[in-house]
Amino acid sequence: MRTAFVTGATAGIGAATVRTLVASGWRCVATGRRAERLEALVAELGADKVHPAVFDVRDQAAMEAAIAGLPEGFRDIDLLVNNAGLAQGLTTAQEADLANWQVMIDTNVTAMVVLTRLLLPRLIERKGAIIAIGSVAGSYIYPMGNVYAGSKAFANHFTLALRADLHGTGVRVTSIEPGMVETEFTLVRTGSQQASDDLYRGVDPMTAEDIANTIRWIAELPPHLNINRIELMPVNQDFAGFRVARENC
Ligand code: NDP
Ligand code: 8X3
Repeated sequence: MRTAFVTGATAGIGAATVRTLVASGWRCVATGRRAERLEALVAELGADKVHPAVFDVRDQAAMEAAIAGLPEGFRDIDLLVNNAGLAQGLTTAQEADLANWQVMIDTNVTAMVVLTRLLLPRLIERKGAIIAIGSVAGSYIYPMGNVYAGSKAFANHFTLALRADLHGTGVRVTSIEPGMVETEFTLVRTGSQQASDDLYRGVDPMTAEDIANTIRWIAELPPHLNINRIELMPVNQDFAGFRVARENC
């Protein structure tokens, strides 16, 4: 039985990924800060299938302790899903709160880098795989994306850079870059249920299960096959974005 280490498993894409992988025969280390949600996953899927690891990804010591404390059966990591992340504050750069920017950099950039480095020896030993959830925001610029977009450009590129460094190790590396997925992401980003509902209204956005199924498909491909990057959007979203500002008219 293969083992996955899934960050951000208390909600959205991460929770759906744990459910999907377990249904396909995997064990999962499920991580996040909200312990009660991880316990609910364990109750739903079984303690032999899910190990809850409660920590803040911005706390390196807590991350190291969680890895050191993995029980028998969950230590041999075959797949790292770098998923935990967020956008906090939907404002222009000139109005942004620096504290929100720091949270996004610490969570989307620093934590991903640290966790990846800590798990790389195990992943190399197992000829495992790394799948990171970047974003279309890392490739296409939109207003008020600012630091979130920058952090996801980093995520997209760091993941591709890992692929280059891991050349010859047998470790597979994939950057998944989604557009709009209906999760708690937009609630966190806007701070308002109404604003979140407004963003999704009429779009028919992707679901967390759409992304989880993509992760499972990639993870279960034959070992000689690497998907480098994959970009997904709902049909009703596209990447047209050029604007001009006109003076005196
Ligand atoms: P959710 O808000 O539903 O889930 C985010 C997850 O990240 C939660 O499990 C949360 O756990 C975890 N997380 C956030 N901060 C921390 C932290 N400091 N320590 C530990 N865990 C943390 O959002 P999504 O499922 O949509 O987002 C998952 C990933 O997908 C993110 O990286 C996001 O950028 C990316 N993405 C999302 C898109 C979308 O439209 N939804 C589109 C493209 C990419 P907890 O709060 O319990 O700690
Ligand atoms: C967020 C992607 O398209 O919802 O990562 O802004 S989008």
